[in-house]
This record gives sequence, structure tokens and C-alpha cells, in this order.
Amino acid sequence: MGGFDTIIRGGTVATASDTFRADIGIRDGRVAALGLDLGEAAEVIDATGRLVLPGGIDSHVHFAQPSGPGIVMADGFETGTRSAAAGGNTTVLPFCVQKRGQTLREALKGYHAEAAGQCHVDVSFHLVVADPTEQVLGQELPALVADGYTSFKVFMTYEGMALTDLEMLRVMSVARETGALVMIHAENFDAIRFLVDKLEQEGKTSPYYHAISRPIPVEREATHRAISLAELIDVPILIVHVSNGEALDEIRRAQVRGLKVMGETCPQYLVLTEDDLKDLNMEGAKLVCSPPPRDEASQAECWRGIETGVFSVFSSDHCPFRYEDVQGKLNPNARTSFRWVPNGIPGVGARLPILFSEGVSKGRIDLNRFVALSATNHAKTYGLYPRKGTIAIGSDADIAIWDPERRLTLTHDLLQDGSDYTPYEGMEITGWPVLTMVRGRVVMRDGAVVGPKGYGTYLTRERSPYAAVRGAN
Ligand code: DUC
Ligand code: ZN
Ligand code: ZN
Repeated sequence: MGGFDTIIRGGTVATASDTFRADIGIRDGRVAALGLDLGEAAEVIDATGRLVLPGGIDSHVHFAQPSGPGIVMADGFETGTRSAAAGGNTTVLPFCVQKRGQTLREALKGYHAEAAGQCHVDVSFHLVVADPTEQVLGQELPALVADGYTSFKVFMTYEGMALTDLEMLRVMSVARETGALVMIHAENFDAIRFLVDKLEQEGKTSPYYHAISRPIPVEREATHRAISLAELIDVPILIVHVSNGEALDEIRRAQVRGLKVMGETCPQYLVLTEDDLKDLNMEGAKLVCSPPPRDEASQAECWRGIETGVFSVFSSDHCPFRYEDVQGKLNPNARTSFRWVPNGIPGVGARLPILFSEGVSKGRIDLNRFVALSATNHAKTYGLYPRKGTIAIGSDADIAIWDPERRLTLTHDLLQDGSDYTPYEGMEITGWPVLTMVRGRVVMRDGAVVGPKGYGTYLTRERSPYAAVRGAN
């Protein structure tokens, strides 16, 4: 006992399973003791009246992603991870997107170069497989899974990204053989293309029609098809950014049938609606994302998915573009049709305060489910547990201290990202992260991200126990 670098004293600790009064002794970046009367340390952090939680893990963010001619994403790794730290996160999982004709290794080289020396919190990449050539499927993917890139996303929509069912089956087969987890963007490409053309022909081109071009059946059908394809291969999958009860019910039914199908939802599906995109000017572009926000009934359904555990992870899908910017939402083409509005909204900094305030403070979920949804399940799902995602002896001292009583109005400046707006401007929030610690070092205190940038490190990951085929665990 004793000889700690840091003690966090006087707080209430919560994990995904328990809530208890304890001090935390930290040594060499790891949790070394949990208890009372831990003695002295070089640094003592007073957490009296505060909650001491595992640092958030946001397993779905996009930074520095090439986004089409003339379009620039608002966050690289510095500002993206700064906002993550400001919002109580200690690890983020951005995507490394393969372009057609590119190898995965080439893509990774670019993303690693972007991230090197820039990050405030720890990072690890998912791969996006957009060109599943024989070489990618037979050699690159298996080698990369062995190297710790143990999850990949596939798209069922978007020009240049959408895989055919045959390609999806091939990627799923590689996942089954290698123990990787497949994440799926489930929307029907042909249905969207048809509806976009139709709406444009009718002169319905404002940002609001983005939502109308991708209605619930588009997502429900693709979710059902993705689950069916995974069932054929007998491989676990995770459906990302689920926006409504019909897609949720596809996942729930699969789970009831014993399939390993996981689901993720995001803040935009809890607190925004498609009506928020309605605006005679271009303001609706601020909320253009896919799938789009739906209606209040869908919000209630997404809460049902959270409360019943059908959704195991809650992520931001942070995909930021500046609004007042010709390289962002207001690029010249965007004024001619919603088709050209870059797709995605910022959220990495706002994710946890929204879930805490709307979930815990309003009594929809308890603190332990909050921890599970915001950190522990992400670590378990993506091969980072128990190093990350919990407060336990030997785990990295990745900790967020929360003031559960802090009330504030959400404004963009609190979030410290590279965008020029937040879709959640003006939300009344109860509960706020006041300190973020990564591997024993304070990276955010009272809203100030204290750096240095580059402290955040790259994490290679184990295979997810949840990606093991049925019967294996
Ligand atoms: N899918 C994402 O995961 N993020 C942003 C846009 C999209 O289609
Ligand atoms: Zn997606
Ligand atoms: Zn995304």
C-alpha cells in the first residue's frame, strides 16, 4: 500500500455493475488500489460530491476523413480528441476508410500519419472495407486482424462504398475465420438513389428532403438483410447508428432467436427529429446525417432499445463539417440539392452529457447502465477490456469525474471541436464531466484541455469476445 502517484479521494465510484464509495490509488498510469484511507500521494484529487466513472469510450467517430471533392472534415485528430477529452472521453475509435483501388495498408499509413503526435486521448482504428478484392480478403484483412485491427465496417449504401450482398458475404466470411467483428451501415442504396432522384425531379431539394429520401423502410430492410446474411455465415455483427423502432425490432428478434447481433444508437436519435431539418434557409443542413433523425415515437423506441439492453453501445457518430464554410455544409452545390450536403454531424463532446442528462438525471437509466453504454460495453465489444472501460485493479487509470448536479445550457464553445456549431445548441443539461484522466494523467480539468497533444497513444486491440462465433463462448 502507499506510494501512489495520484489518489482520487472522496468520490462515489461507479462501474457497469456497482456503485460504491472508494478512493482510487493510481500508480504508473494504472489503478493500483480501491479502498478507503489509502494514505498520501504526490497528487490528491478531491472528488467529494462527485461521481468517479470509467472514462468514456466513443467507438464510432470520424476524424480527418477525405469526404469528396472540395469538402473538408471539420476535425482532424487534434481537435477531435480535444473535444472527446472535454466531454469526458478517454478513448475513441475512428474509422480508417479504404478507397477503391487502395490497399488497406495504404489507407492505414495515411490515417496513422494524421494521428501521430496529435491526440489528447487514446485512439484505435476500425477499418472500412470498400474494395474487398481477393488480395484484401485473402491476405490483408487476416494479417491486419492479427495486427490488432479487429473490427471493420461495411456500407450498404453510398457511391464508391456500398458492397453488394456477395461482397458482404465474403467480408463476413473473413470475419468468421479471423474472429473480427463486422459493423454494418444498414441502408438500402438503390432505394435511396431512387428516392433522391424522384425528390429532385419534384424540386424538393432543401436539406429537409435528405430525411425524406431515407425513410425508415430503407433502414429496416437493410438491417433485416444484413442480419440474414450474417445468419447464413453464422457470424456476429453490430448494426451501427440505429435510428428507429423498426430496425431495433429486427435486431431484437435476431437476439431472441439466439443470433449474435448487436446494436448501437446515438444522441441524434434520442433528441433530434426530422422536423428539425425543416428550414427555409439552409440551417437544416446542420442536421444532415444518415440515417436521419426520425420522430418522437422513434426517439421513444430508441430509449426502449437502451433501457432493455438491445442496444449495447451508445456512440456519437461524430462526423463533423463546418456550417458556414464552402468546404462544409454550405458548399456551393449544397444549395442546389440536399444530395450535396456533406453527411454527418458533430457529437463526440456532447454524447456523454446528453446521455447522462436525458438518461440518468431524468431517471430513464441508472448510473451503471450509463457506464456500460458509454464505456464498458465499448471496451468489451472491441477487444479493449479490461485494460479499458472499467475501474478495476490493473486497468488503465482512464477516469472521468462528473458533477452530477451541474446544470448548464449546451453551447458549441463548451465542446471545443473544429466545427462551428453543435446540433444540440441550447439543450438544458444536468450533469457534466469536470475532469478527464487518461492513463493517470489529467488531460481535462474544469473544461480546460491541458494537453500536451500527442499524449494520446494508439491502441492495438484483442479480438472481441463478442465476435466469437456462437457456441465458442
Ligand atoms: N455513416 C456514418 O457512420 N457516419 C457518417 C455518415 C454515415 O453514413
Ligand atoms: Zn454509417
Ligand atoms: Zn459514422
